[in-house]
Amino acid sequence: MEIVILAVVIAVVVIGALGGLVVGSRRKKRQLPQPPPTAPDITAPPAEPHVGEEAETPRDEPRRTVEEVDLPDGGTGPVAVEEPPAVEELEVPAIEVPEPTAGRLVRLRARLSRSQNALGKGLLTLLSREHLDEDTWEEIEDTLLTADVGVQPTQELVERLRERVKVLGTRTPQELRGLLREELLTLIGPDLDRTVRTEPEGRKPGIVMVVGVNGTGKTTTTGKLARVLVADGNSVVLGAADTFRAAAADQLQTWGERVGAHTVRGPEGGDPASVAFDAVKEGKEIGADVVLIDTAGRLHTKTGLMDELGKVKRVVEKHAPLDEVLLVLDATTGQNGLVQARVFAEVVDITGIVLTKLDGTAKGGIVVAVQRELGVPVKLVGLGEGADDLAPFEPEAFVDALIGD
Ligand SMILES: Nc1nc2c(ncn2[C@@H]2O[C@H](COP(=O)(O)OP(=O)(O)O)[C@@H](O)[C@H]2O)c(=O)[nH]1
Ligand SMILES: [Mg+2]
Repeated sequence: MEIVILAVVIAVVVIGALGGLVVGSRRKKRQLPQPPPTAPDITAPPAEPHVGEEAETPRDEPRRTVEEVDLPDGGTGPVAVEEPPAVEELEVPAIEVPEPTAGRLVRLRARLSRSQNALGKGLLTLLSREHLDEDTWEEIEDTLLTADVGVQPTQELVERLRERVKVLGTRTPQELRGLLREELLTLIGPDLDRTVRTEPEGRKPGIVMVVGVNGTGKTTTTGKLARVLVADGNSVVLGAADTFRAAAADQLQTWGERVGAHTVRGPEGGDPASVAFDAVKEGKEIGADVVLIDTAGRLHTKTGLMDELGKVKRVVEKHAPLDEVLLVLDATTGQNGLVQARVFAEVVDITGIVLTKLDGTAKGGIVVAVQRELGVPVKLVGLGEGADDLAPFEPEAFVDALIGD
């Protein structure tokens, strides 16, 4: 009896040991070809961004796979020895490498699908009708107005289309598309200078101030713009001149840290102008290429706005003139956005418009309306909440996205 039990115990031990060996060798085989978990992960482009991202901890730590975490206990060979300690890996702040800016609008064109369906496809369908009677022209007009193109530009466009369709006689879909493309482009202004001016002649740094109503996307845009500039080889200093809430400065700083840009901030409730001043001062001292100043938009009265933004501007200009004042407008707010635009334009000299949230609206026509309203070009468009979802505005790519291929 005892012998039997002993035999069973021995058998169990032997089987267990064999099993361990098998697992062990399998593990080893799996681990050996692993590259050391260092640089490649850190420099890889950021994963596809997600909604609500900037409200959370930045995804700036390299992801550790199961295998990497496994290594120290399982590794017996040189691979395990070479691996840097996990602690060190966490302490080094991972700098992200933003995507190149060229062709971003083309990459993000699918995000314009709402505007495409409402505006581009709608217009093409209407123009393709066999009889272009008054009712149809009225529908075309309504389509444009609904997409926020604005009354005056809509009338101009319809007039041009009527003329050209008459001349055309028979219409192939291809001809119609070409015609619509040309006329929309004319409306948007293919020749306007849309460069964000960050390289003043004969001095450094370029100074950019970002203004707009709360919630339009100023801080997000400032952060995204820092990435664009870094991607293009610039060094950037951020100024958190929205001192109303500490969280606003934190939000900006988080964006900055992801690309290695320092954020100058002041005490909560402190003077926005002095933060802006200090940011430019630091930019000068360290020889930065660009200083981006994020401002507060919580001001509800025009006098309050004038006082605060006017002062920021004046104080910064003790260093040097502002090179660019970007007004951030939320494309989903439509006509309301135009009212805001008017107020800001009275307070500061807007030099460029950033239209955010074009991914969430069918009202892509606002591009036309807001340019008309301010006489200033749309320079950048926001097409999502992700870190690299800010694109230089290219009229041709935009129109192509609207009317499809
Ligand atoms: N869908 C979408 N959301 C955006 C875009 N730009 C900004 N947002 C979101 O708008 C919200 C307000 O942005 P924030 O930068 O804090 O606005 P601020 O108050 O003007 O500084 C945030 O949730 C952003 O993620 C965009 O282009 N598309
Ligand atoms: Mg903000």
